[in-house]
Amino acid sequence: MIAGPPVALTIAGSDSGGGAGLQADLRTFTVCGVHGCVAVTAVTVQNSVGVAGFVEVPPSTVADQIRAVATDIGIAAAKTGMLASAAIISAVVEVCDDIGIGRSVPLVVDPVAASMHGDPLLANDALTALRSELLPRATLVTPNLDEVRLLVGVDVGSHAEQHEAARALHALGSRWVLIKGGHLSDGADDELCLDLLYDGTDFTEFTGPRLATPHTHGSGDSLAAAITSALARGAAMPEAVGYGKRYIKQAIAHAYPLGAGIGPVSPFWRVQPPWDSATHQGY
Ligand code: PXL
Repeated sequence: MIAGPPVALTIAGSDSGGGAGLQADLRTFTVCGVHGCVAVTAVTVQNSVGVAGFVEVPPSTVADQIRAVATDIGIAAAKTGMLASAAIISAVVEVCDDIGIGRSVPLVVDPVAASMHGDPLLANDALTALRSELLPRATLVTPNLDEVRLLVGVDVGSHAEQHEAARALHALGSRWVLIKGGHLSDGADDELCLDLLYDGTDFTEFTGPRLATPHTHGSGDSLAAAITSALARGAAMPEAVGYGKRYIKQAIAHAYPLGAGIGPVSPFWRVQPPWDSATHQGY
């Protein structure tokens, strides 16, 4: 019998457009060599131009999915994406404590609050639960600058403030924090994108060129999922983040248009490229 691949679990919402959410996570897990399991938290109704609405999965059903997977299949690493409500966060925290997610099993928390179009994906009163219940269990938290503002109230406008925000966020209890610089510009470094990893002692900077594409839907999810994949395969945190950064750089470089709005980042560069109808070849 062939030994199976490592297993990762995503606790996330469904994106009907297939660009972000659990669909992005599962695609990323697959091309990063990991079997993906899912606990669905919410079903969004969305396409490339925005989120029209969503329904939440009952918190007990979210917890039951996690327990079903953990007790039979076993999980080497887990990640959270859209969690929708305080009740879902509390249910996730309770079952994670029961089965060791966040202790023996690394837990990557992508603190998703809104879509790229600004549509809310997390209830306002759920921020407190995210901050006080989930972050103390996180192995890594991966906010963008908007999420940093929501979580610690720091409006990051410079690399010095990015360091300050990393310290404030680390104080909320996550073992590691990764502050994604995204659109941060700081004079001479304008063309560079700087993500800052901090473990309470050391800062590690991950820099890369800013890639010019409007199609970045699912980029945060895919980065966190690639990091989770590397952790599931046994990498230490700085190596896992380096792996994730290399993955997402290519995924953004190969992002494609879809619908009238924001297209998704692409996992295809790691596998068979899509069919090119102009040349009748894979490109
Ligand atoms: O990219 C964040 C995200 C996560 N999860 C779901 C989403 C989105 C963004 O739209 O729809 C379900």
